[in-house]
Amino acid sequence: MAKRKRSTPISLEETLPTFDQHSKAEDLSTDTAPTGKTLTDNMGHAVSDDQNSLRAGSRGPTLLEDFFFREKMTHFDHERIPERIVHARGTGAHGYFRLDKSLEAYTTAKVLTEVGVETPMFIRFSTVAGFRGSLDTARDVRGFAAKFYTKEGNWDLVGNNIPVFFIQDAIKFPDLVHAVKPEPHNEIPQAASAHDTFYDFIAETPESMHMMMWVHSDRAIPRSYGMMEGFGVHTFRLINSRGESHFVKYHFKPALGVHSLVWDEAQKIGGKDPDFHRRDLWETLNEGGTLEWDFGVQIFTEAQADKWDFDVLDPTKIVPEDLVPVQKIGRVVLNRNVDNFFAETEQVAFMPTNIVPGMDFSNDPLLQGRTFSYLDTQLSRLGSPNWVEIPINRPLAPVHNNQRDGHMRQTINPGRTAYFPNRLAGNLPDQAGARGFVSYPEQMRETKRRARADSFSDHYGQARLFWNSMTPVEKEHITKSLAFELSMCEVRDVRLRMLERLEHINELLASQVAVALGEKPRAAKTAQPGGQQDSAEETALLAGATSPTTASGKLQQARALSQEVGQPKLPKNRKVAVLIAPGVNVAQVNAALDALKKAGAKGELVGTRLGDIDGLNAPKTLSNTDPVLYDGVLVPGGAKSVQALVARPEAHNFVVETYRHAKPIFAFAEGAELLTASPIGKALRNMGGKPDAGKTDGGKAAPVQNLSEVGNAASLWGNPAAL
Ligand code: HDE
Repeated sequence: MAKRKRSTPISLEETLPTFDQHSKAEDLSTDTAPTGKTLTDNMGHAVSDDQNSLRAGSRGPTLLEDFFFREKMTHFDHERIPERIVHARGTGAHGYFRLDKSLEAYTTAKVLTEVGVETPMFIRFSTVAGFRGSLDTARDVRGFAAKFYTKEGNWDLVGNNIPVFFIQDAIKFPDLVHAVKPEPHNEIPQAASAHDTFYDFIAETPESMHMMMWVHSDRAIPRSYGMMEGFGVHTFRLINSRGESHFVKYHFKPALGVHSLVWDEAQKIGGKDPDFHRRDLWETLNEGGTLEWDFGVQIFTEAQADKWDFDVLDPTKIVPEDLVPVQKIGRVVLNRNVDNFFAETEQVAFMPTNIVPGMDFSNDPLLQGRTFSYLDTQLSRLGSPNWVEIPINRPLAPVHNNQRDGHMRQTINPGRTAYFPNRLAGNLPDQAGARGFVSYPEQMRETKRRARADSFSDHYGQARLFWNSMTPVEKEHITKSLAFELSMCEVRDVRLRMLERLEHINELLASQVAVALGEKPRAAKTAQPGGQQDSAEETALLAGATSPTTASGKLQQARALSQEVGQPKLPKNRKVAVLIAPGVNVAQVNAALDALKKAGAKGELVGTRLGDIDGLNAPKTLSNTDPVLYDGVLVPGGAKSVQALVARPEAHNFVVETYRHAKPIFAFAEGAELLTASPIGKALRNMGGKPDAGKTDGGKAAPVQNLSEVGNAASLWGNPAAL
């Protein structure tokens, strides 16, 4: 795309010269700083000496006239902007959305009707509660904020990886956030909801119980950003060319399926590599890989919605996919890292009010409140109404209006008219009328009042649906997560009030958590501390093609909610540690690395020392990395190498931790000796050398020519049956 000359008037109708997935990259390149050879200050003066300030004599005080020093220091002093009040910790990448199926019947929005067009995108992922420098693997909701640079202006879908929210009304958001953030007197704990103020608030807010089930499930500790779903959360509207409105819910379904860490891994990773998710995204894209999602919609009419026993305007509810299937309409691909984290990822600003003609809001009271908050927050975070001119935020669609001036204005608007109507400039820029954004003319006949609709009052139905839809392992993880977080609350009354809430969802769940907290089981059913027993109807299958329903037609289970059922389990983007020491069987290592690469996975050499080992280059050592940072471990043969590994406790730790977290272990030839010498050796011997599904290859030496099986065995990933 040609460099845009922003001072030249362009009519709204004029299409951009070219428009494809690279258009935003080209637009951003017009602002990329040139790399020069001579150091200058910000006014272009060549700097003679950047290492010594100007002094009165070589040992005297620094002189005020040293404008080089003062400029450099002043700039530095002002380099930070306020971090986001929520979603401070995050990272982002560029990509595009390709539409495969037109939604013309429902909307006039070009981004959803022009099949084949690749709309440039930027997506920022985040945790909610932690500060900007906190860890990636906290148990938390993940932000999934997508900006589509469409021909008709920016469309932001500012969603999460969980399809519901804690509260039903935006007016409660400041309370929720004050409760979950570190407590105000001592600013503890960081990036954790496991504390009294959060559960004090939640226990008094029963509408949060459905969300509670999700945040205590494995969804809140994703393996990577590319292995989580994204949801628009609210019900939105689409408006077609006849002016008809349909409701819509937006979904991003990861090509790799939904997969998670286990809690023990998540906690350890937080210490070993707080940048775990950020690094995974960065490395994948840097190595030419992609993160991909199917983009889907659930479309339904207001009349359909009126018949359901929940309110689609209530953001604590999903529309089960069994009621309205998700139609996949296109592909979202992330394929390019940012050039500068601050300029792009930190300064990117999303607003749910960025919608295009053919779309509109619903009356969801949470969404309604969000329509105010985001513009407001950008003003305080980015400091001026001209934040819209920052390269990452400005649209590809032309902008022309009568807004002027303000801090840091970049655009130079020529001419004398900055108002409308004007005859001096022929009444330009003119209003677009029906061709522009027109709000859906919804009929309103309500009485003004502060009240919640009765249809918002069921706080437990979908929490139960979620619980019932979990497999036994998933239920066990939820139970343990609740027991963990509540055990961190110091005030017993807070714990007891939470147990009461849980009872409304499932008695056994409440009882098991109660026992773990040293309280009496809450109900008649016997609790099994640490174990999971459930009634027959609750554990009934999730194996069928459709979700079972009760006689009344109400859903008892919804297949799409479980992440253990029906998710693709692929080796792509998985990372395997390959343990090596001098004397390693180099041919085996190379064959293994090849096999992993062919399967889309990555082998990383972890050496007894850094760098060259028998001509192989180990970028990591047993001491500077850790098994929790990998999806599996591979021990190649080579008698001397294996002996050296057997002598290193860290190598044993690789085998043990990988086993404990139910990730695959591969051993070739003598490599099996590390397995048998390790503390899990006894367990392996007891298995009689038979493969232990999901855990190891049984310690059996696998011949080199079978290394292609690494790819097949990788289908074991995604088995959550770990600790
Ligand atoms: Fe946000 N939210 N939010 N939120 N939100 C912000 O805007 C807010 C809500 C979400 O990567 C803030 O630019 C209110 C739901 C994401 O830059 C702020 C309410 C969902 C991000 C704000 C909600 C989200 C934010 C802070 C209740 C999922 C990160 C910084 C009415 C659908 C965007 C900013 C990024 C960020 C307000 C609830 C998603 C303060 C008032 C529900 C992904 O404006």
